[in-house]
Amino acid sequence: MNIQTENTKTVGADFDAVVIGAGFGGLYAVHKLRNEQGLNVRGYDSASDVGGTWWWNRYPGALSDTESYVYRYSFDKELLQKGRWKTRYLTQPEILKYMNEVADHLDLRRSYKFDTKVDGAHYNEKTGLWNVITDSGETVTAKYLVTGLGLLSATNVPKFKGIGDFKGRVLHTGAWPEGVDLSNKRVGIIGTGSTGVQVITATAPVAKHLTVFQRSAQYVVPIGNTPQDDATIAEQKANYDKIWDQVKNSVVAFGFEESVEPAETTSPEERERVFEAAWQRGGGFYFMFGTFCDIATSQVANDAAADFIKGKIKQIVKDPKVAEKLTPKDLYAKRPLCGNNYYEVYNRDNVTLADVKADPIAEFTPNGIRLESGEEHELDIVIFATGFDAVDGNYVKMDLRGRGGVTMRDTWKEGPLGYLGMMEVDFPNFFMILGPNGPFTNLPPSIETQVEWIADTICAMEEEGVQSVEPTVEARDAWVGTCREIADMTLFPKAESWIFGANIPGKKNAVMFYMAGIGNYRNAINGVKDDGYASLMRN
Ligand code: N01
Repeated sequence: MNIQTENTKTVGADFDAVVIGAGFGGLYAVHKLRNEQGLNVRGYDSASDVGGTWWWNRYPGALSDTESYVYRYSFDKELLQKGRWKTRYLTQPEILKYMNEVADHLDLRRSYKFDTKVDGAHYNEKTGLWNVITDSGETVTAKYLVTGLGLLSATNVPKFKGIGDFKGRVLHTGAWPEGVDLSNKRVGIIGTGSTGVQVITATAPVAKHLTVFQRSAQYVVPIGNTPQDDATIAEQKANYDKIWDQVKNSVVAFGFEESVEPAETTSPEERERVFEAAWQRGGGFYFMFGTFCDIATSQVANDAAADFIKGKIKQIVKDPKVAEKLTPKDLYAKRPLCGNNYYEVYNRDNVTLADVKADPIAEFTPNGIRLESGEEHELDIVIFATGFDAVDGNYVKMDLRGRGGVTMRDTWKEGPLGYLGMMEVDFPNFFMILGPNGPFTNLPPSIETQVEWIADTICAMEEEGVQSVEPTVEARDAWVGTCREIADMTLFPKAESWIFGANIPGKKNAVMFYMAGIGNYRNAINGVKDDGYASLMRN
């Protein structure tokens, strides 16, 4: 390993770069900037150790729904050779263990202050430095500010009447404490997104009784989490370069070849055969993107996929009234979900489904939750699987101020913007990992792509003696326009989900992703670099 001098190169600054976050993004940024470029870097995380999302989301059943061999860093071949994943998907403890191994291997922890939240960061035009303010009272200065705040980490905790009167425990999946025992408890779960599906299937077998409070019924396909044998793993290791080449040039970066066959022009019998094979294989993104190429863009194809899943719900769920409640009424255009025998859960005697769209939650009572109809569910623990103020949530919560004191909150008051998913106008030397209008994919490959671009940009600045970079308004607006155009070619804007900010009351509906795939995204950002950063203002 090539750890160079720890002395700050930037005259008058405490550090060359501050990196916020110790998840996949932050850790890699510290490695690239400190270990490879010899910059003096300070990292912060409000958690007590590395892991980011996987430090916080310790709820029962938490796992990645990307296959194990592509839910990691592609650069890290040494740990890859030592790695042994037991199943097709990694559980939260396994991912956290991997991230700890990476942090040890690359000696990253010593650059971090943990249990320290960054409250704000202000750009000082006179010094050309960022003043980074933490909740420990410490303020430090740095030339570069790199944020790995997490795409899905600002928890959404809906406000319910009477919640303070509830005598039981209330937990959010995204801030899960150690040592929670759900066995033999009356558990209520609010929310049936990716998280809800995982925590519901894990809780049902252990709880005394589980009540699921479902607002929107969801399309859920099997995950297909099978054990991985040594031969499969050896093959994955041997073909690693080829696998990653495919991933980085694909659309969703999940490790499978996206289909090029349109469902629209495929016979109903053949569609049925392909959907059934995908159902048996497992995987949410595979079902949406690996079966046919037009499920996310053609209403006909979308209806075909939706009808197939609706048919499965009818077959699996024994009580027709419950099956009806579980059947989605909207199109199949949210982030695709998969689970471990999800619909089967509702055949269990100890599980009740409350349809809170038809009969909304009126209030929490001392003993549980009362619906508007008066029906009361007695509970010991209520789990909020209610998701996140996604993408821009953490940025607008933080006191971020760029040139002339302009705040990010103001810049994004009509919805988040962002250039290449990484930069913003009036925020010089400010680099977001998974900022707004970045790619919609399996996240580690996109994170890696962005961190490498950020590190290359910083490296070029240091070599050329550039003091500051930021995008022009024209470049930023053109990028946001491109993202809107691409999104409008898909069906995703027609479904209400966090992808367009629809899950947070009062949040403006805005485009938040570049939906043309990681391959096209990489070409676009590498084009900016190859063009000598012509779309950036450089001083
Ligand atoms: O959050 P969500 P999530 N009353 O917003 C409901 C990633 N992830 O944490 O649909 C009642 O999807 C809400 O209802 P509705 C992944 O990218 C990945 O589950 O808005 N219900 C919905 O059912 C995922 O997409 C993995 O009507 C309320 C649920 O809460 C993203 O994180 C695992 C409510 C929220 O679903 C977010 O998933 C887990 C209210 N007031 C998560 N407010 C992997 O596998 C909200 N809801 C890697």
